[in-house]
Amino acid sequence: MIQKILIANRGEIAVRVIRSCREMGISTVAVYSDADRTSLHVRYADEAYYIGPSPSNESYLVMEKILDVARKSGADAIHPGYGFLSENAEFADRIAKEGKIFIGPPSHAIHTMGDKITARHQMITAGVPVVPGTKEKIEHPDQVQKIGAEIGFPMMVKASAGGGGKGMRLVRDPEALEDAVKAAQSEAKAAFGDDSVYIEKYIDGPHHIEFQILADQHGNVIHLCERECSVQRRHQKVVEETPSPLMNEKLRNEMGQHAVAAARAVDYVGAGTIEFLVDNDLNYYFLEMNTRLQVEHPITEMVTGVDLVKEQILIASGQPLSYQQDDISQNGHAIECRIYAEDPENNFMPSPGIIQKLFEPQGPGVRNDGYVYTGFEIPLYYDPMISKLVTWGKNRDEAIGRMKRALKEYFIAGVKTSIQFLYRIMETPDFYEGHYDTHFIANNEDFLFKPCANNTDEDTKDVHMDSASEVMIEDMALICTLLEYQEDRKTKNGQNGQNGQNGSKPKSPWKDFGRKISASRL
Ligand code: MV4
Repeated sequence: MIQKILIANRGEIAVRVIRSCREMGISTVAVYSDADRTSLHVRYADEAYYIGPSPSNESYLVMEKILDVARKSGADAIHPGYGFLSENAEFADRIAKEGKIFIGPPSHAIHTMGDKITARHQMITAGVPVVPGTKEKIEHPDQVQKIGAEIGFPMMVKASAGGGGKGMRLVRDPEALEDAVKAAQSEAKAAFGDDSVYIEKYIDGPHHIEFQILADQHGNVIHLCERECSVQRRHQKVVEETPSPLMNEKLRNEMGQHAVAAARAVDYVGAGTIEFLVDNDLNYYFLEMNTRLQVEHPITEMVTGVDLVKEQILIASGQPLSYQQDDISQNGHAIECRIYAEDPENNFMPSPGIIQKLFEPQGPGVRNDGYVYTGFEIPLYYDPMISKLVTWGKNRDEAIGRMKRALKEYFIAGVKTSIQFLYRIMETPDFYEGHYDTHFIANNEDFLFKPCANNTDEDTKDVHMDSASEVMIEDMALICTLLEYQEDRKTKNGQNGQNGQNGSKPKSPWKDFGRKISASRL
């Protein structure tokens, strides 16, 4: 059995993994860089080791440093989280050579799925639908006109070593094709050291729908239904939900079975995600497989009741899956909003800095996976995600209502955040009516980015006070109220009603003038 796990990651996902370890009675080892000395994952873990300077290529990405901590701490297993070394086949191999367990898939699965042309091959063999396109890499530019004629325009040129939108270009007409292929090849060579590119038919306005799968070491593979991830900006997911508003039971079963077949085709073990593009006629196509736990895994946990991290750990220790396919069903609806330290009004510029004040949403149906606290400085070296706010409801309406309530409750001062932008998404008709695809943000720019001042909807005004100074004013008002309350008790000795409610002195204006106070009223 696994007794001690090293978490080769930082931030909210490191905290998330530690939580499941603790519930299982497994001790935890954190690693941290200079910028993360005071990070919550370091405080939560049983042990923590320093691994170097803040840039990730000098710390979280250095295999030897991670392995060294694994040796020193006596960890039996390493959980990679997402990003960093999580989809690095060499890392998985080196952990195995140390006689330790990689909590992730076998390296051959990472390797096969990491090469998109090979992955497409495997899927075709397994009978999983792929986007119509080339089966082999493009060898000569003079091939492409023939291919172009076969597939039809527009089409996508993609790098085999790419993925997640990297090394991808859209080609609208035959004249542009040859140049696009050449450019894509040299770009891929520079970025990935591999100039293999392939061509796919362009699917216009697709949905991004992915299936969560779990596979154990005994040949059992199940899927845990879908996540709708079409609300994206520059290939970054912004909001995810499950079930998908587009989905029906028949399609879910069919796609789920194809997701299981995709995992089986590469002898997958562990938690993984099969990404599909779905067009408006509900045709679906395998896009790629993510061979790791994903950022958006909590929405699946909320509706299925499965702790995916626990399952990963059980699978890695050789246990059979705790669930069979028939045990899995979706209860209610879950939505995730990614809360970022960035400025939506300034082209989503990262806004690192010190958290001056923080109130995180709580209450019914709310889960907030984060790692920051008042006084913590969000480092500029890593992805500036602050937390993942997830709400659950018995149906989609309740989940959206709770998300709006939770976003209003969420209060962060010191850094700019995407909270108001996310609130605006929740009340965009295309979103709340459930009619959206990957063009959602582009199609709704006017609504999403219209300035607050022109907004007549009371609800979206002043969702938050963003500045630290306004928070200080609020604090001062609170202190005044407290002093006044204590003074009142002293003079009246509690005789004249509770809390001095009926006193003759004028009260502090705290909260008496509505929601917003200003310095002039103090
Ligand atoms: C496509 C596509 C249309 N047709 N492939 C973007 C990320 C990468 N995983 C693949 N992507 C796309 N591939 C074909 N043949 C459209 C996209 C795409 C997209 C996909 C999922 C979510 C958001 C997207 C935004 C723009 C383009």
